[in-house]
Amino acid sequence: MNDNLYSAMAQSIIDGEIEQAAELANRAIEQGIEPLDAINKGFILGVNTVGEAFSCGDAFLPELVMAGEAMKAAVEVLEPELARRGEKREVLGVVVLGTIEGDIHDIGKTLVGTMMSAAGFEVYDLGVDVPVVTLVEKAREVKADIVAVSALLTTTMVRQSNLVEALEDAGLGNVKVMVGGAPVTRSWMEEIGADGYSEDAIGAVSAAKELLGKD
Ligand code: B1M
Repeated sequence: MNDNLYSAMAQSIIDGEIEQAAELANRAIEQGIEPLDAINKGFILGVNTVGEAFSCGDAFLPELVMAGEAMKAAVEVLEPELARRGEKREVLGVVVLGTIEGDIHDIGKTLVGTMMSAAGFEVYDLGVDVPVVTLVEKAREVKADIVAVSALLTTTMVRQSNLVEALEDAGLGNVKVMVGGAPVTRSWMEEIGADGYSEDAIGAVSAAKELLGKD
């Protein structure tokens, strides 16, 4: 039965149906479906379909925009539920989070922030298109343990390496750097000398805990 709901979720993203996506997210909560299952087994499949169609030239920017808006609407409904489930409040560490400069994709980054907050990290989410210098300044101000940066474009992921260098130059080489986002891989993390990587939001929590010896 859930399979039908998951397909409808994916379809609402493909069709860019914002209200429908939000309504299906509400229905998932009412039916006791895990919010992360709704995202991973439903909505994300739609976003991936549109992404693939866009890269083959079978979909155009307006479709990408509408898919993004519908995905955001669904995640906004599910986020409070995700946060509610991580009820423990011990602060595991301080995290400065953002999507790197030049990049305005925020859905995955926001999910990572929600999951980290729910797990007990104190998260300062600086939003999207965040310059390296801003990340470094905030890290200093809040005495961050981790700076976590998302990049969805091959053209912007290179700036993640600037962050590693900038933290070192600022005398903050002890602050851990976590990288993620669709084009980012573990080998990229290693290549740029970052400390942590995960391919999804749940993995980001485990990776952050591991970095701070809290697992
Ligand atoms: Co854009 N876009 N987009 N886009 N977009 C991609 C990324 C693309 C792969 C589509 C494609 O061509 N197949 C492609 C990039 C190609 C490349 O670089 N190789 C692309 C492009 C080209 C563009 C534009 C350049 C299009 C244009 O204008 N011609 C433009 C760039 C704008 C800019 O940033 N400067 C652009 C714009 C947009 C929209 C604004 C329309 C919209 C974003 C809306 C928004 O975010 N509010 C959009 C969308 C929706 C997408 C796709 C379809 C979906 C992205 C998404 O939200 N995924 C995307 C294709 C795709 O990824 N399948 C695409 C769902 C989200 C939950 O996943 O963000 O990957 P994701 O996050 C995951 C993991 O990656 C991980 O956890 C998350 C949850 O599991 N994760 C981390 C993320 N950050 C992490 C950090 C961590 C750890 C894990 O630690 C720090």
